[in-house]
Amino acid sequence: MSLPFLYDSANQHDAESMKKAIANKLMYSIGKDPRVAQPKDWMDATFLAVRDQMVERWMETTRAQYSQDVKRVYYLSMEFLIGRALSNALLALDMEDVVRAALDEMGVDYDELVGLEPDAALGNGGLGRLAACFLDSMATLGIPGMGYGIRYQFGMFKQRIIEGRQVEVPDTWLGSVNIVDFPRDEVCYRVRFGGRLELEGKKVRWLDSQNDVLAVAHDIVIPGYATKSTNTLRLWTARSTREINLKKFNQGDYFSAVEEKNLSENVSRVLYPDDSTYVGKELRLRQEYFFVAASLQDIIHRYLSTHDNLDRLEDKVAIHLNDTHPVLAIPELMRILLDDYNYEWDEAWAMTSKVFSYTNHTLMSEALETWPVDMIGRLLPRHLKIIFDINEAFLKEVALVVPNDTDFLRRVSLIEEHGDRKVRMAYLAVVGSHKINGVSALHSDLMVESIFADFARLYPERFTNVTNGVTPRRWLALANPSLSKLIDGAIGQTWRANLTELAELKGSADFPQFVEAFREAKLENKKRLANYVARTLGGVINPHALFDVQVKRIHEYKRQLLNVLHVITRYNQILANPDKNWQPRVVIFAGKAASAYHMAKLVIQLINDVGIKINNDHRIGDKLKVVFLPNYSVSLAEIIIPAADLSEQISTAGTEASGTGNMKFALNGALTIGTLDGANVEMQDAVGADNMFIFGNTTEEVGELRANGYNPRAIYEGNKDLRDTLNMLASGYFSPTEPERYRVIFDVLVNWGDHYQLLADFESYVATQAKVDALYAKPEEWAKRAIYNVAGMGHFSSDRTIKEYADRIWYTKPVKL
Ligand code: 26V
Repeated sequence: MSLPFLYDSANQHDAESMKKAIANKLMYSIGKDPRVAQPKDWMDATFLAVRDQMVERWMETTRAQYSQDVKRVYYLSMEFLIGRALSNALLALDMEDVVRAALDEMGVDYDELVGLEPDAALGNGGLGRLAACFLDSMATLGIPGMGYGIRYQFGMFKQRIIEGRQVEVPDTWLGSVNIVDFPRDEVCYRVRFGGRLELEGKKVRWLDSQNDVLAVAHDIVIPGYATKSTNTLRLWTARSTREINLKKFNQGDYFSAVEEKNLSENVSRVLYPDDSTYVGKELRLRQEYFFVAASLQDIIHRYLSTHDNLDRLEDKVAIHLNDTHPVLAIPELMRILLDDYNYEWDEAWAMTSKVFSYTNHTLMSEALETWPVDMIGRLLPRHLKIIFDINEAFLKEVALVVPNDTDFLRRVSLIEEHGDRKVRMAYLAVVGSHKINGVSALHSDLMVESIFADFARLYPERFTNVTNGVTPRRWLALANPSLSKLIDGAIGQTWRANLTELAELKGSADFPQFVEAFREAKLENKKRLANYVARTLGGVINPHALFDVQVKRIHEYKRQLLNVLHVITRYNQILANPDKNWQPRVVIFAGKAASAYHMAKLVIQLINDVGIKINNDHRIGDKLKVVFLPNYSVSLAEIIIPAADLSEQISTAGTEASGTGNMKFALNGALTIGTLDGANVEMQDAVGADNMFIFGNTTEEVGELRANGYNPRAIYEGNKDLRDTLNMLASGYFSPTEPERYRVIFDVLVNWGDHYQLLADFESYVATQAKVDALYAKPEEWAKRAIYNVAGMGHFSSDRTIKEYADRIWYTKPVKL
């Protein structure tokens, strides 16, 4: 159906019509007189006007997807850290200049306006940001991919630093006017909880559910870069099945009148700000089922709108599980096929396992989800029965392949039997998926050697690797205009959609003029960051100093503490030898700690305390400065990463599944100091060992130490620098008002086994930092290697990652537009 006569095309590509469009939005959608409108109103109006520009492409894409009956990918994720949308949309549409000019004519500053948009921070860290990069790449490649998640009313908490300590403040990203997404009140599904089962022969009925919740869809437009292809991120918000209880309200019992409504709507209230340990919270389980159940109803509904029955579901539907959080989708699809559409078990199971695929993002045992059997039984009795039935069929099959081995059966069972019985969600994901992947070569190898070793023996063909990537649109084109412009001049503009073209920059490293311009671009970014630091913290940092940066979630395995130990050691060395020609350095940290993670929060406080001491020590001057930037976020990353000289990727080998910050830094011309962990290993292959600073024990050596006895105290006693540094911590040098404050850190490292082996890598780390100084003293040489890093990053585009998923896991093709 084509109805062009019904609407005026919103697509207008000149400044004059954009001006009109923005002014119209300001008046008729925001309801503000341009004479009194605040900057925020202009931002909202501009956002709405620009969003209009995407709608026709969006509808055209959707129509093409239907008419070509394409296979769709559904990316189920509890987290999407998409950040700001306006500047990203303008890049995708190539309209920044037009909008800049339009605003300029109305006396509004584009750069200021863009900075007013709050981040959509619906995620904790790497896993959520990866999901956002994937949405960008799917749209750009024309893959019919749709994201499904939760529209948390409060996203990732805002981090304030008060007296050196992290304080969590709610993130009210939605504001008062909804400009973020399209509410779809009519796309609304009931999600059931509780109740009981009734068995009648083979038929099972799930009855008398209680506390049901409605899931209402909200759609966010995901524009592809330089293409009409435009996808959707559909987020669910919880709505009570009942509005307020009028009877109670009229009796004056205002609290209980809304209690029930509030309770059910709590399901989409907050993002769990915890990726350190798995906390078995019932509300979290409700969240997981809530968004999975709504998404599956929606997927089935869409499929049946153009097909007669579900028989060939797997030909048109791929559902991807971003970690185990959406794994209830497996028993949920089984329930739909068995109970609602009367399939036989074997048929239903064959379909289900062809539809699903699963990515594992961490090997840390404390982050592997398990749910108490009785909690699932109470909340989702039908699903618990299906999980037991899956387990029974699975164990029967295993017993044929691995006979007479009850220990093996016990190990692979979906149910952990000792103590309170629990469902092992990762095992359920593996049994119910046709492909399981890790996120870097090293991680995928370790995955099949450790947590899934038994399963790799049963299903070797299911396990594969797809190394992570990042979108070059946001992480180079948007975040780093100065470097992007330089690259455009050297190799043209098409790298944005074909990142391997960056390899052509290798030759440019031999031209002194290019090298000089590269250094200029970096300096500009460093000045931008220095200004930001001055504005937010008040301190002055020297843009000519080496910017040494570690930004990521604060976690013991990421070893921010190792970085601090080096800082203190360097401080002591400078004091001991003040006249040496020290390379000035600014060590920059940012990152949030899970609110219940005491050690991580203590590390934040330590960084701030160390900063106070060093930054105010006149003997040090600008030879060393320590900065903790509060409230790390996607937008802050866009300022920090382009300004970095040195990227700290120093996790204990074998613990960081991939890392994606590592890729963003190298793409922006920072050199990495890092361990052979996660994707650092493949980055080294891509950019060359000479262009990275690799240090520390390998995964194998870490394992050997753990197995054969590791003695951190002996290392402490044998290294004077280390001893001095740790003694300062323990004696309260950095916390004179509370000398015992960091004693526990000393104990963890020296007396309690140093689980992440900081002391084992300390000497090698400090020695490697000295090599960093030496190279930085030769600015042209440094810049050349930085250029090699940029040139080597072509492989780490999320476009490449998504192509691999599409070809090897989802079996999907681009839609033709
Ligand atoms: C666990 C939990 C437990 C319950 C509360 C909420 C929550 C949220 C997340 C997680 C698991 C975190 C896993 C994660 O973010 N992994 C990171 O994934 C990146 C993308 O693959 C990867 O680059 C990082 O190395 C990996 O740490």
